[in-house]
Amino acid sequence: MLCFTTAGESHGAALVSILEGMPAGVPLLSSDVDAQLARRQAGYGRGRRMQIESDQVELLSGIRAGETLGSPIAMLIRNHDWRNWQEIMSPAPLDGEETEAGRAQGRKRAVTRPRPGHADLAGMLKYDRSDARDILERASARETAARVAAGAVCRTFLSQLDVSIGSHVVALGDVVARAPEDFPPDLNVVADRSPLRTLDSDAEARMIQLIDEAKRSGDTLGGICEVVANGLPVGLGSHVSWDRKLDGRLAAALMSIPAVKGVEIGLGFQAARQHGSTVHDEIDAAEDAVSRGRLRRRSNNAGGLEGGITTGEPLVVRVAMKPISTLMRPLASVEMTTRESAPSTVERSDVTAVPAMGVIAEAMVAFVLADAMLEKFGGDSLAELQRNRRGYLLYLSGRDTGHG
Ligand code: EPS
Repeated sequence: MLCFTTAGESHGAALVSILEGMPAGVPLLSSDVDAQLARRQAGYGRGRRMQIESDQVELLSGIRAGETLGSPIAMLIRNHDWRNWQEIMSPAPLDGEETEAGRAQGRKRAVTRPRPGHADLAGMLKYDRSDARDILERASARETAARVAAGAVCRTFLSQLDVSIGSHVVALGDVVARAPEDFPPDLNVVADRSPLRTLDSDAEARMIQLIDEAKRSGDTLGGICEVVANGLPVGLGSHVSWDRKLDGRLAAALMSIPAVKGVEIGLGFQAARQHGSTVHDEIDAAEDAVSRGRLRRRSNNAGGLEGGITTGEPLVVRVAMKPISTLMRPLASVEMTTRESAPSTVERSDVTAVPAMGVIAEAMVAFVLADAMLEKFGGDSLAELQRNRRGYLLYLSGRDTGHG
């Protein structure tokens, strides 16, 4: 239904994002995308690169007069840092590079001592590259700006179908945020006010302290974000085949975010440690809960998914990120030109990017949910899709028997 691809190196000229399959008539302004790009750039613990960049999208195609056309949407985000890297990243051969000997000399800023944890080493071996820059430029999480651009379009589309998506940081290193009694109605309004994007101000102070300590000792940190999507109807995704199950599709999309090592839905791993009687969400009739089939759950341990299908309860997904693999106090590695032990290369980087990861996870969830909406309701235009959705809600309301 919906697909997107990205292109671009971290210190190349620009990032490109192409989203195909969006119906016509979705209202979209570049400021909608820019707002999400700005959220991704924020967060305590980021490095100097985020001071150089102020990501802004150029809408190249697929949108006219503030509405999507149904054609591929191409978006460009220029890298401001490109001006400092033009020679190093030049697509054309530099003087002397035409010869084997010239190439063997390498370019400035060549990376030959791969960083444990990054794609450097596996990529060098797989792609037969002597300079890990040929790998790391694309493996860099800079690419996620292009994902957030595609996700911003999906988010705008979803908002037309009454779906909203937010996230917050639930753990940074070993500091765990307390879960709020009640979620704020607009999660991001509250989370975005915190430099850690957390709802627990006590934990926030300890997280800041932990990041400052890690920075002083040349170390890095990971953490966990929780993404919540509200307003989904029962019935997105399917139980019938492995690749149509929405939980699997969400997990795959989220696991593809750089440095993400785990995804939990609802209770997640905790469910495996409890009895069934404390895990499964009991059911009550609720005439007013139309988008849930006039039924309601007493709890939402399933995180809004059963059998790979949305239940109509909020979707709750947690995403775990390992610590950034570029350490200012480098780990042991090998100088690949001599095969001798050497400390790994030190590149400018972040102490942590967990707050940004939440924004990226929102974008990936928005993409998967937009795809599932298109699959369920079809339509070449937003209006057609909304008509189909209204028909489904009418059926769920019990007023439409479905027999003409
Ligand atoms: C990032 C840009 C990068 C890093 C970070 C994410 O910029 P630079 O490499 O120029 O400092 O800040 O990348 C990584 C953490 C990584 O491991 O590659 C961004 O735009 O998010």
